Amino acid sequence: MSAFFQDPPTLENTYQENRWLKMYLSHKLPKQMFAEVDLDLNQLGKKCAKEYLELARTAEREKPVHIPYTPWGERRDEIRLSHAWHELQDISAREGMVAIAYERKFSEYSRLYQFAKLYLFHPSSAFFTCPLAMADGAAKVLETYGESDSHKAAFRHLTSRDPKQFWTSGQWMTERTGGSDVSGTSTEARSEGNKIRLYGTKWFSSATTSAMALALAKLPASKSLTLFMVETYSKPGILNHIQVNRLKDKLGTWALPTAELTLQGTVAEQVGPRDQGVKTVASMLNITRLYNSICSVGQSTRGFDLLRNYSSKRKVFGHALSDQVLHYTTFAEEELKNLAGFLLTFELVHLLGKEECKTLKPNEADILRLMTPVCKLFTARSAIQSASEVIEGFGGAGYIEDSGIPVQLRDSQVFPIWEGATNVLSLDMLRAAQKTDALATLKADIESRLKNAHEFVGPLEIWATLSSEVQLASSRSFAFYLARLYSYSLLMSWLEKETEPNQIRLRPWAEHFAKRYLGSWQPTQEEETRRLHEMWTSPKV
Ligand code: MFK
Repeated sequence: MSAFFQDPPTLENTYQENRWLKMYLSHKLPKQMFAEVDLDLNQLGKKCAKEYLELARTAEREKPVHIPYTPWGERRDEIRLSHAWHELQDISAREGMVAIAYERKFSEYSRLYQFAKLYLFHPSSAFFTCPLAMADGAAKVLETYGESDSHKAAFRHLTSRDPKQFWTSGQWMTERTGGSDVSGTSTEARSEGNKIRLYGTKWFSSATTSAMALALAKLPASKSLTLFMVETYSKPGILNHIQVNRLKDKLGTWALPTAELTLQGTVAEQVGPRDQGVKTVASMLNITRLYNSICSVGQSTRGFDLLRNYSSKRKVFGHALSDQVLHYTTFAEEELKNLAGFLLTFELVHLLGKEECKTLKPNEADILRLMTPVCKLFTARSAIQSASEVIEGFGGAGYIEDSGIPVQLRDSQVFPIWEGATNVLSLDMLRAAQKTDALATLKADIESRLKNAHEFVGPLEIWATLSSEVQLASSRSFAFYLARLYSYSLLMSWLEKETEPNQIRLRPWAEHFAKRYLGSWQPTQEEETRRLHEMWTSPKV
């Protein structure tokens, strides 16, 4: 009797194996541009399947270590990182992961190109995309608000393709008082001589070894926050009056050094207007939230690709797993959710590219503002559900660390927390809906894309008639409905513009979306809110 060994799932080229990226980009990009982008994504897809993935696995295994003291007792707070993590940083520079967006060689399509690279890179980067997100967000803030020579020099480092020059950035907002409500920030910015120095404790600082960070702090006699740029090191190996209290022991994102820091007179420089720190940092948040979305859909795509490959090789009950009806109905539906997230993210990324090239129309600006938090909350929650299903699809093998599958779930759980929780983003959608005409604009956009839009836009009409209490209580479910509806309209308008062979490929997805996935929406009325409050808070049933 010969022993049986299951063929493991394999990857060859994550760009060529991708279900829709190539078709989508050839539809979105001008022909000549697509040819250039296609070549670059082909080389990246090969490396993401092998070389970069190996580095990511090594960086995950060799977790960051905090060494507080030198052997002679001097406080030094070194954070020792895997060589693989350093290599992933150099690779990010060479691949132009941040630079592409600011070089704008591909005009308004530059962001689409950059995010296509991030989409492929993320699941083979051990979350190096987190420091990239903050580097990109910081570059955006400095491009918009930077004035001084040091702001401009930092911008050049953040957008460099030269590994020796390339910087990443941290984003120091969260304190012990909260990650969602930053108004309780207690870090103080004091003028001492001709310098500003920061004093306080930052509770979650990811990418602690980055060359710089943007930090929120309060100036004397101010009620509001101001944003500051900090260079992390005063000279090589010597921190800028920063003590690393400890590294966080996290559920996932193991390669990423996340620390608690005490700022002990850290030299800083103001960025943007005094007392408008939240507004200034919001331009960074809107970028990092789109990164969160692209990483979520990238991670889910990797999970599905591995499972599809495996289920074509795995035989159960006499047939390939991929031909078992409950298997393919479960996973095709899960993957539809990922397609929805993919379309939302790339549409918003295209709008961001237009904004940066000054070709964005006012109605598109409203949609970008309204839908960025919606997209982020939708893709983040979808990523967890998909990762959990994918693990189950692999059975016991999916639960074993060295299969490389559990990381999908551990790492996905951070998406709804990183850069704003689902409920906080629902409130941000509400803020945008109340401050602008974005909902009316969105409705008009959906109507221009869908012939039968009247069947679906009822909730957008009802919304305007609701009290502010009901809007607040319903904002989360409404945001999810907006995500499904808008992505459906994007899918239909894509399908209509495609050539016939591609239409044939897309049609089953569109039909199933309308029939089983789009669903409906009802507001949460006040009486229901009261009942739910009682259910949650009453001490005993
Ligand atoms: C990758 C692995 C990571 C490893 C582990 C990480 C674990 C997680 C660590 C974390 O802590 S992540 C949490 C990160 N924190 C956030 O994402 C913040 C979440 N909170 C929010 O987003 C709040 O909505 C916000 C802090 C922005 C609200 O603050 P305020 O002070 O109540 O804001 P307010 O007064 O409504 O807005 C101030 C101004 O900013 C307004 O402009 P005006 O003054 O002109 O009216 C707003 O319109 C504007 N603004 C706010 N959000 C905006 C925005 N503008 C554009 N876009 C936005 N998103």
